[in-house]
Amino acid sequence: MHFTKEDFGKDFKWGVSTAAYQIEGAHDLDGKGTSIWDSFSNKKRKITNGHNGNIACDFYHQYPQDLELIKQLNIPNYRFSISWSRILPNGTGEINFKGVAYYNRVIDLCLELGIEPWVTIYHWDLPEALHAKGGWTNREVLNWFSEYVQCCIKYFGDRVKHWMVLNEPMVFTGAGYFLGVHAPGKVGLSNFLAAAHHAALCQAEGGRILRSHQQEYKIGTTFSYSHIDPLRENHEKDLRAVVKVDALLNRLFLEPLLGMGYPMKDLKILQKIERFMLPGDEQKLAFQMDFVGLQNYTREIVSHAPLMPFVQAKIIKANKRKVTHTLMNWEVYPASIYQALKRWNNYPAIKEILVTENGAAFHDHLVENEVHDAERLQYLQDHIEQVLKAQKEGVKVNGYFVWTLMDNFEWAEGYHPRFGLIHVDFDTQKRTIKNSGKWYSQLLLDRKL
Ligand code: GCO
Repeated sequence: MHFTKEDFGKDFKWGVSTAAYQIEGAHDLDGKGTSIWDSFSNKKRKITNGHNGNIACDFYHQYPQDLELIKQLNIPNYRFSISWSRILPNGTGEINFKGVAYYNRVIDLCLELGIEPWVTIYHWDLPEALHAKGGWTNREVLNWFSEYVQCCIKYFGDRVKHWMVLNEPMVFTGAGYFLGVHAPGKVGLSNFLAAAHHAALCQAEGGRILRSHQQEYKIGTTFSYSHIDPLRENHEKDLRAVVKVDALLNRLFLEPLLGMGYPMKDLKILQKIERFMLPGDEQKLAFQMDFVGLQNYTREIVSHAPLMPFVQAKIIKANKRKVTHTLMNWEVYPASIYQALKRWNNYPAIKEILVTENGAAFHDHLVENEVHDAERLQYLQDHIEQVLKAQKEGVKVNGYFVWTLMDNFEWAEGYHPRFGLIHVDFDTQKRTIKNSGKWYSQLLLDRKL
């Protein structure tokens, strides 16, 4: 290993990330309302192999052992999300106190074990009852979301100090409202732009509500980001394709938050978002976060594609390019995280960056209670090294969270891609720490103790 934890400084936040729908299971227990992911994943042919998150890792029941494992791995920070419909079964109105009690047990046990809870308020599982009223495409979502944020503060805000408002708005609006491959399975430009604008408003509004409640909170929100290169270097049309895809995938939600508005100049089709804007919205889109969460896994290569609607560009997947890739068909390209950090550092309005997700899915083999996941270990090591390189060059990056604690429900791909530091046998719920997990725990071992 070419680095130690100390190289990153005392304040650097090391952690691990999960999301409610991917791990909790207990989809209809103790008064929980249905979410769009419950209904989407239980429809035919939406998820690979017909999988769903009804049971997942059964974290709802297994959390005491799982939090113990986090402690055993020396991981000081745990990022997880709250399921909106577990505490507000209809999205608004009536509170489900059993759901509230469950999150209180999780939070209290984290604190007892010396693990700092980092809460993502929205990680994609909108209450179905709100979807029935249009969900993210209905501007009313601003009121529903504000009420939900206030509930999170009311019931958990005395102990939770670190908050992330949204998880990857580009993915849940793009995959969920344009491509239809994620819940709620809607398609089309209008649905997408409406959902995108309302999500961008909520991301800032969520920040304002948290801030007005407590000055001391550390408030952030997270974004997917992939460095983008042209297929043919110095090819003018490919370079133009890069600019457009970058505006869509990397800048659409970040820049309005930073007070820069939507990147319409570089992607003309985005002008249509103005149809959904009311006077004063431009200002409402902006909020000064304490940190922004970078979620990086790969880079993309794009080429000019005149027949592709809206962007005239296409992404060339890793297997077509015959480069090393993960089970998600994402190129292994550690420099992407460095390039992302360097670029974000140039935005004056970004105060601090935390890597809130990075990780990889590979074929894992459980043999005699061990998983020798050499590729994942190498992946993590190489990416963490790139984070250090950026930090040494002055980038204000101050944290790194692995995606993810344990193998879990990987959305449209079901349980096949395993991203965990811990192996999960989904028939028995048995956990086995992988070699990558052992390596991470060694890295985080406090040598001063
Ligand atoms: C994401 C999600 C995770 C995914 C991970 C791997 O933000 O996309 O937070 O839920 O599982 O990114 O695809």
